[in-house]
Amino acid sequence: MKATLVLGSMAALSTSMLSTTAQADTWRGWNIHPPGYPNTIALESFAKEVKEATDGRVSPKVYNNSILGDQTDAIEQVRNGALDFANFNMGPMGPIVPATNVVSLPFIFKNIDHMHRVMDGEVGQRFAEAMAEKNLVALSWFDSGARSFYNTKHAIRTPDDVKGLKLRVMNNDLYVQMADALGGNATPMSYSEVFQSLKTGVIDGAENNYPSYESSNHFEVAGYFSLTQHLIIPECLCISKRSWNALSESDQQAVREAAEHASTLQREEWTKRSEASREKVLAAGVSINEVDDKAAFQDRMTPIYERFVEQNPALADWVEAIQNTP
Ligand code: BDP
Repeated sequence: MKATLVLGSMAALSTSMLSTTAQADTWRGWNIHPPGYPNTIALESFAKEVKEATDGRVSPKVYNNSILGDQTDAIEQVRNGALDFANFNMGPMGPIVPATNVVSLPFIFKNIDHMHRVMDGEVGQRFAEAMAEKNLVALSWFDSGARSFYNTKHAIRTPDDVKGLKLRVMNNDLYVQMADALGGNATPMSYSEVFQSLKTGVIDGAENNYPSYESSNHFEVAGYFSLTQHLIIPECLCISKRSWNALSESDQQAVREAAEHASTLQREEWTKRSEASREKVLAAGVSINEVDDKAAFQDRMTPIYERFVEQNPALADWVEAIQNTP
């Protein structure tokens, strides 16, 4: 009698253990940034909230510093379900979801608030739909500030100062066109290779926002940071469609809410970190210069816009929608 009871309860225990194992879905999340970076803080808070709100049915884990591969690979992995979620920059998204290339047109956004208004409105919705067709469920948008050029040689004040510089760009042909239009030589390269390439002179410079320039330590080897602010590229918090479809409707709702909270948190952290990073690189002796005549840089981009609209006629109204967003 006693033995049966024990056996019975052991059976019950192992069934409940089994069912928890079967139900708990451990999500793997890709992150390019180090601990403490605004995006990392937001992803970690997202993971925690999802776990709590789904009573542990979904248990996300964030892998930092791109240890799961570079960004282009990671986008593919989220698409095919090998990874469950990630924070991606919309730059390297362009070759995979062409509609999102609109945000990679230099100077398309007037400023960061304008980018937020666009992404939080109808255009952002259209991007999410285009991404969904490629199995990426974009749940919220992160901030990534404005990107400026930095290099090891001299300050950039006019487009002619870019002439001849070997510049690393993210993986997107529009950035190669952008550097070409300024007379530079662009090399698309993974983020993780940039530091060494700057150090050894394989490249002379790159472009990024303050937090990445600082956290990647590029400021230690490329001491001229010139505020061209030529690209304001939003980022997404994305779930693999496969992982998304495996959720119940109420768990989907919980994940969606957690992603929205993560976006609010990321934007707050972003503002703080941008200022802290600026102060840190200044204290380290970096030379930061304003660019008085941004229009001179912008003018060089006209042929890129013309070619883009010619090659992507269906995206012409997207470009206009952004430009017409107040
Ligand atoms: C950072 C973005 C990251 C990019 C990186 C880069 O947050 O997603 O991969 O720039 O330049 O600002 O590659």
